[in-house]
Amino acid sequence: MNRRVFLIGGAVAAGACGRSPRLNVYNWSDYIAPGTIHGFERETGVRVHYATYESNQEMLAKVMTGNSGWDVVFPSGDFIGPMRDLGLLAPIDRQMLTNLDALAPEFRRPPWDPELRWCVPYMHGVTGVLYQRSLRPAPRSWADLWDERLRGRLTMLDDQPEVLGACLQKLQRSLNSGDPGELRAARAEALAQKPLLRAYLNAEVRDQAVAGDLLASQAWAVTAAQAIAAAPAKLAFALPMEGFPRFCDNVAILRESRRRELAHRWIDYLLRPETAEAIVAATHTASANGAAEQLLPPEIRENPVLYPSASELSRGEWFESQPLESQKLRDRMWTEIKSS
Ligand code: N2P
Repeated sequence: MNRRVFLIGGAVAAGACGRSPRLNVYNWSDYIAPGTIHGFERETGVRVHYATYESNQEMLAKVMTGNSGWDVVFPSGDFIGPMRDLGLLAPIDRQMLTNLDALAPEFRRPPWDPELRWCVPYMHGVTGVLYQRSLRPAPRSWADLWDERLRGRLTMLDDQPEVLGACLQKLQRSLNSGDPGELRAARAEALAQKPLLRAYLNAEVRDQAVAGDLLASQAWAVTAAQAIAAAPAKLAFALPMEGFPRFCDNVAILRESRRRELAHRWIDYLLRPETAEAIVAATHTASANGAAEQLLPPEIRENPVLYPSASELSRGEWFESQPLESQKLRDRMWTEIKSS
């Protein structure tokens, strides 16, 4: 039996027997500090079962049944609306959150949930190109990732909106396009690039880039910052000329959760500036917590991979939820690309 399934099974069984309260938290990898869980457990007497995922799609596949055993998940902004509409999310009770003021102004009324009724912004970032400094000329655009010299040492993210988004931006189109003709052209780009790819990879990119196995990768800033911290002389990160995605991952409570009060306590604990600061310092992420940002050491606060300048960010484009029809078309195309 896979370890994750085992953990959930155990959590559900323990809940049924009425042992010490526990909270089941399912998060992206590298999104908490080593002491985060322990601090919460010590303070509250609650046991936390914690496991990680590598994409929204992986998380969604698990919680879709409404009977997954998880209480808290971290969907990206473009997944909040669809998950709410599928009845998967429980409303946030703002009265139970004492630390909401810590959010940076930009994340107090995010477009995907302006009243913070369904989620609280957690981490944000950009997607760009992580590459070996030895690669000359250095990649500067998405189009540079269709280059024969990268054959076998190139990766793209294992993520439908990211890959179709990069292909659309390469074609000077919006990464959120739902236009069937534009999407067909994007699919053709992805299919043309596939023979050059080593794999579609997410967090694993970090170790492979540090080891020097990869020349260039489509990567989240978080992953890139961790890789660069491990090999600063070898690796660098570029925000593509054609434009690039911005994302924000949010903490949300599942409707199936029977521990909503505990879940709110967990969220309020994550919102504490000290908790958020410790997480960012340990993981090299960019927090939606403005108060934590003030506490960060300069090498993180001034890291341009995590916190690009306002003028650079103005070239970025937020992911948006897709209408059902284009969502289905995109999913079908992604299946074709992956299986081609
Ligand atoms: C890093 C998590 C990146 C999240 N493991 C991208 N939404």
